Amino acid sequence: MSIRKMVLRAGALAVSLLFLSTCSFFDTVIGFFDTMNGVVASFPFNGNADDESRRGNDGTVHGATLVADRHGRPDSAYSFDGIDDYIDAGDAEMLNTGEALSITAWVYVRSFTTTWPPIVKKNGSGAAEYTGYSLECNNIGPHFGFYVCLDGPDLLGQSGVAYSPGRWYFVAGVYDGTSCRIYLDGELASSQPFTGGLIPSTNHLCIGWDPYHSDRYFDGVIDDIYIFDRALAGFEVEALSHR
Ligand SMILES: [Ca+2]
Ligand SMILES: [Ca+2]
Repeated sequence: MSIRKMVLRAGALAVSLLFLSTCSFFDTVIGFFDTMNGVVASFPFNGNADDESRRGNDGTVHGATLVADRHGRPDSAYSFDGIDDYIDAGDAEMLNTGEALSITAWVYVRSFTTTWPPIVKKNGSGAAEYTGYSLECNNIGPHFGFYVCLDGPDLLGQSGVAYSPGRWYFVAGVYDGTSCRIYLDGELASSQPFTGGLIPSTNHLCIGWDPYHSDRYFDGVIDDIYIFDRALAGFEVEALSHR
């Protein structure tokens, strides 16, 4: 083969590879925006606790400090001391998601300073504990737990999975009106049958603190929280776990 033909073939191959990698890049980007359908709050913690879904649920930081995330990027996750640190994202009607809910988060548990440390919690209304929802890293087990308070016969839907402190996990809780599911690192870990709509909570959406049991705090690092008013499909949870 002549030098000229070899150069032309190499050039064609390079263009094909560039085209394919561009396609897969755009597929990834489009897939991500499809997945973001129904997001009501997102906290990527890019140097602050703003709600980057632009729904206005910006977090107010109480003591939590910006640290490096799981990729080593500085100021891209929040560390909580387990004593009195938390982030308050306020209350808004959209955060009471009605018939379905998904919460996803990256979580690094350092230790337990209280029982039932919350990751994300919007729970309780005055004297009524069983309203709203939560994603928690229960110290019993220990296990991650996802809880939804329901207006059906079940009252409380829950699903849990065991884990060990001292490493990052991608945790997702999904409720679709018929089952309560929890995923660990993108894989379905537990699915329990429950029915009913979510009972609204008037308490604030809090990260790292339980607004109902006010002595419960989280000790560790939390990052990239997304809350949806729909049930994510398993492939969407799996896709988010690779980010
Ligand atoms: Ca982040
Ligand atoms: Ca503190």
